[in-house]
Amino acid sequence: HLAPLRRALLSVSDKTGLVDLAKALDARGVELLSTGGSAKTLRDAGVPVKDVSEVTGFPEMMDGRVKTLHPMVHGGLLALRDNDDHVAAMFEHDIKAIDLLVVNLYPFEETVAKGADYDTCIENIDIGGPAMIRAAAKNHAFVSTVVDVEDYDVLLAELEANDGHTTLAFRQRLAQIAYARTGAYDAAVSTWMAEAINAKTPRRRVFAGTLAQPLRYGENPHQGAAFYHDGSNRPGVAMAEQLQGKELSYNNINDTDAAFELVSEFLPRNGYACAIIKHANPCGVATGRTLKEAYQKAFDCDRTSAFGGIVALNSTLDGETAEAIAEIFTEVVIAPGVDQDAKDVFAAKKNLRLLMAPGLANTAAPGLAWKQVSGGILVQDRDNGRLEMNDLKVVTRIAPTDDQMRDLLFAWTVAKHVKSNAIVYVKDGATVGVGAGQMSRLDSALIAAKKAERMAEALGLPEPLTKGSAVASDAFFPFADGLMEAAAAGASCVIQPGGSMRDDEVIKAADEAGLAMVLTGMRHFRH
Ligand code: 93A
Repeated sequence: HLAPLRRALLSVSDKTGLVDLAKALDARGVELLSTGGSAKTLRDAGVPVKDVSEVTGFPEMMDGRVKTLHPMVHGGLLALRDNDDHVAAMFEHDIKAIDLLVVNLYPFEETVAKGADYDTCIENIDIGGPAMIRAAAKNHAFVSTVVDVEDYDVLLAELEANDGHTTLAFRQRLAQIAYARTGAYDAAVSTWMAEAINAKTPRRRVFAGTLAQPLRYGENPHQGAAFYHDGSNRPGVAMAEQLQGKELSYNNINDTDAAFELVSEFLPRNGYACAIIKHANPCGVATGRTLKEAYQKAFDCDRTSAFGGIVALNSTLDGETAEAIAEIFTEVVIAPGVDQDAKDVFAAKKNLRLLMAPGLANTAAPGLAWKQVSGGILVQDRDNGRLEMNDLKVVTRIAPTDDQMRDLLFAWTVAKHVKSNAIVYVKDGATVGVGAGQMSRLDSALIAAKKAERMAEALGLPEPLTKGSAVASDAFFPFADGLMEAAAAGASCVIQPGGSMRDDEVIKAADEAGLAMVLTGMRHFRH
């Protein structure tokens, strides 16, 4: 099962570590072949190398589109060394075996991420590289395939440990990684094309990610887990830089995503905003004249649940806000910026994970969301639905005031990020009661009101903040009872999609209770 290493082909776009690897291979007496740019890098560093064009007898041509696509290369990668016919063919055509392939591909994903134009992206689709990788990986019985710079040292350690050979188990592992790479690469090309040509759902779809971070465990300690990046480079938890704190867990990443997507709904030019998340649901969301005020108001919605929560902010985190956050145990804080004062405040909290995202998430951007079911994957457009004031239709005798309209829209935006059935009470730009994830809408309304009562007691308020609040329901009220519960909790205005068979009954009940109600015509289920 051991295979010797006599001849290697090195063809890499990212030249990092190339010279050191080549020198180490050369020192082991391995003959080196290489393509144009890679060969030049090696020659400049004084490493002996043979050009692939010398092997193929063809120059690299058509802007490099055709350089390694040749039987002298692919025969050398694919030939079974223990098959008489293959060996005879090699002898007849003077094809020499290639025992190691080191390739990293044209930087397609990076080119897309930089916002390059269509033709530049097309030119960065590597053809020869993946062809060689797939060939070498198929022939892992004899050939080692390295596609990541991180694996150069791993390869050298393997050679060191096995007297210049590689083991079959090692080559199999490399082959598995190689196919993951070519699979992810083509997935990135397809995903980019789908967006470039504005393909409609359902699209023929591929899924692939690149391992970003192995995780200690999944949702529970007995579940293995890892975090993969999808190559889209969207601002958010995947692209955020961790400035301090313990390693992120699976649940941290999930909750941080929920928090940041929610807070990103509120653009800084419209004011400061904060969202606090527990178990993927918001337990407080607020706007404020300062960031600290936004945090404080969000915290006051449900102080009990905020303990051990994830805090997301829509503006650069400052020192006074950091101090307020640091007063209780917080798992993760994420913001599009962190100033030095805030860094200093958190420096003492070694365990607190502080993340800086490269800007707010674009919640209006198109994209796909997927979800696993047994034996399949459900795909849908992500919920990027947004409403403006003039999308709302007043259906009651009383119309909401401008202030109420603002709170209604705020409640509606928060409800979009709450697991269904979602009922959200809002007052003065802050949630004051959130009912999430109940099987009945009535129960969500009750729970949210109950929480508001409990907070009023804790804060020593004369009455719950739901009195005079705006309430949002993520889907229509099938009956008037849920609406009546909201009215009983003190809501003065309502936002909901409408569209129930009993809309008339619900509108009549709203009128009788003296509520103002607007319909959105849009639903925000979230399961
Ligand atoms: O344009 S290609 O698809 N055609 C090829 O035949 C080919 N062979 C290797 N791109 C090809 N490559 C890629 O060139 C490799 O995957 C690698 O990314 C790059 C290395 O080129 P150079 O050594 O000239 O910098």
